[in-house]
Amino acid sequence: MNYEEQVQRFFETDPGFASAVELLEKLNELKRPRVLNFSHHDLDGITSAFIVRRLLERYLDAEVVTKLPPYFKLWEGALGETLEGEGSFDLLLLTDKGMFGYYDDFLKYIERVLIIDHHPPDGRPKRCTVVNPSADRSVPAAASLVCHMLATKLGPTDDYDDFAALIGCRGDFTFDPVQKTSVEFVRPFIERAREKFARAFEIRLEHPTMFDLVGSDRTVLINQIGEVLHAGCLAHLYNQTLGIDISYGPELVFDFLLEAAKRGDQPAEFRTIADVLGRMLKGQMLSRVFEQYKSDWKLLSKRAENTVFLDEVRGVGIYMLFAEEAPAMRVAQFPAILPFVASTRLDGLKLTGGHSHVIMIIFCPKERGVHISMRGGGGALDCGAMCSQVAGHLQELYPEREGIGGGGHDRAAECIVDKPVPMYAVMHELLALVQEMGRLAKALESGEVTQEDAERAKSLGLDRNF
Ligand SMILES: [Mn+2]
Repeated sequence: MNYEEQVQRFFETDPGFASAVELLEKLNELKRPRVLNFSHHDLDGITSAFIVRRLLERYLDAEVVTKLPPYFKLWEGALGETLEGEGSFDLLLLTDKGMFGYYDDFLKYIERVLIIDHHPPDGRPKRCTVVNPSADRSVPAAASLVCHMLATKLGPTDDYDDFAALIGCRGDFTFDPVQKTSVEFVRPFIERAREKFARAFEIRLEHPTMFDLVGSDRTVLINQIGEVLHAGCLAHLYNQTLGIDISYGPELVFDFLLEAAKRGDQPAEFRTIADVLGRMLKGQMLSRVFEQYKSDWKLLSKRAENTVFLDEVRGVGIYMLFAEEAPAMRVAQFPAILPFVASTRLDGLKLTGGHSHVIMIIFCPKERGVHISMRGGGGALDCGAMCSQVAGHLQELYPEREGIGGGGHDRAAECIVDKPVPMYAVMHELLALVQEMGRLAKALESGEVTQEDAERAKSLGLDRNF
């Protein structure tokens, strides 16, 4: 199945996708509609915003206001504040911002709400229009590609749309151009991109990037671009270190992409990172930020050597890294650099430990409290379920505290516990969870499982394949 066929099939089989197309067709009856787009502040979210911005301008002649706030879910308060400053809109478009039941409440403010996402749902908005291939069963994908599919259905896309979706898919680890692997949903698109942007896929014996997680002595340009832009998202955190004045990294990256498209840079012609960044101010700024990022990466690589083996559960080695972020990243509310550094150790630990997979728990004290990231697990252990369990327990222990939350994907998830919940309490919950998982797995193997254990195992996803 080629990409165009996949888009057509998605249109015919996914009612959400069909209603999204219909919604935009109807919106086309309005003269110069106003659209408010909130998108995630990571690479997938920024490229999603880039694709929908250009689609809406092209297809609807819309006026689009793009917001990339530094948190994942959109809260009603934040929406209200934005609306006070920005006036009224015909459409609220949420891209790569998760699925929560209360997103329905936003219809109070804006007549139409369209959600384009790929995360496993935390809730079910009933009255919004929702496109999410992962809504009913886990289908790894990227929001930028879902946006690109919508753009494809509604008219011709161009090289910039394609290149942006490629970067978004890279950012969310849906394909590996060095190992030549990809998740099923993005495969037809990646195959098409490989032909179109052959140079960006050429293997080079250069320094591996944050995306080169296996046998790392080579990389490709698309990984290098992804890494530079990922670093760019952190630009404002380096203001002091570098003596620069960037108001917000994700906007720098977003504007950089828009400018490159306006200038008419040819993505298929890019040979080096220098070609991509060019000589304009934003590109040069990204280049400086990247130099600092590389030096932080080096520092954290040293720290990431000290992992502790906790247990092996269902063939998965569970390791913990207790370490701080790079100094400028201690204020970051999201996984900045350390979790990515730690991920590069998964493959080595798997080999040396003789596990079938490895899961890495990164326990990182930050300014606001403790930030736990989990990576890996190979599909046998579920990072998202583990993070949400830790958060759930701590919420029960500290019901009066608001800054406790956790969840995410199968192979990458986060849990954040704000001060003043003590660090030792978070560590205690985490270790108790690992211990319990070991016990449950043994019980499942022996077949002697109490009703209660069976339920606990289910909530942790431990019952899979048993
Ligand atoms: Mn995403």
